Amino acid sequence: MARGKLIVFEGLDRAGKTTQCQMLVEALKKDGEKVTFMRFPDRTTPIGQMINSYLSGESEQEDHVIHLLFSANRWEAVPKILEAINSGTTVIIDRYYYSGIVYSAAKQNPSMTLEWCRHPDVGLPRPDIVVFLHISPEDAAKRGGYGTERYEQKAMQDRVRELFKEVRQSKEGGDFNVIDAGGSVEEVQESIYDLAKGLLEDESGPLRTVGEW
Ligand code: FDM
Repeated sequence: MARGKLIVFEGLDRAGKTTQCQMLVEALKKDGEKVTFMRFPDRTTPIGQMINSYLSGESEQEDHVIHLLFSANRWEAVPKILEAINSGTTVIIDRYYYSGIVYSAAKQNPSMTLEWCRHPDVGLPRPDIVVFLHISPEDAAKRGGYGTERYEQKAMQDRVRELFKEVRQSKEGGDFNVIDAGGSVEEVQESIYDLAKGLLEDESGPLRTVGEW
């Protein structure tokens, strides 16, 4: 039996990640593919509840601590991810460690470089592809203001945009497929669907792990 694939969605707020992820899950299921959906942060676990409380502003956490909680929230899901993939189910994830490193590094805490931030995630399952939904600041603005959660402010989003660029230029940058998210929901969906179908038809070697930069 062929293993399942690991597909991650990333991008800035307002790019339409969640909508597109869910549409892809539905489309692939319709085709009879075995697919499961996950998202990070997974706010349902005890660690996820601490993250939720931090993001909503109900509690405070030291910068390094919250960073490590986000990473721990991924590590606690690894057995589930591997089990699905090994049983032939494709896993589609809304945000992964790329968000983990860019949002933390965007805080500009002097000791939290991209490299430092990335370290706790080394060893995680490495996605077969990352679907990066690219949205211009102008198009993002047209989609309305940001929400009320921590990090949903312009200055932070601008830094996140720059840091995502750095990640896309890194050693694992080749995993990224940049999709223009400025089009209609249907147009964007079509490009993503084609990309995913191509991947599912591909023979792939064993699942890789996230390596050191
Ligand atoms: N976020 C998300 C992080 O700061 N670190 C992480 O590891 C992850 C996965 O949490 F602002 C940020 C990104 C976003 C916020 O994400 C919540 P959702 O997708 O809006 O739930």
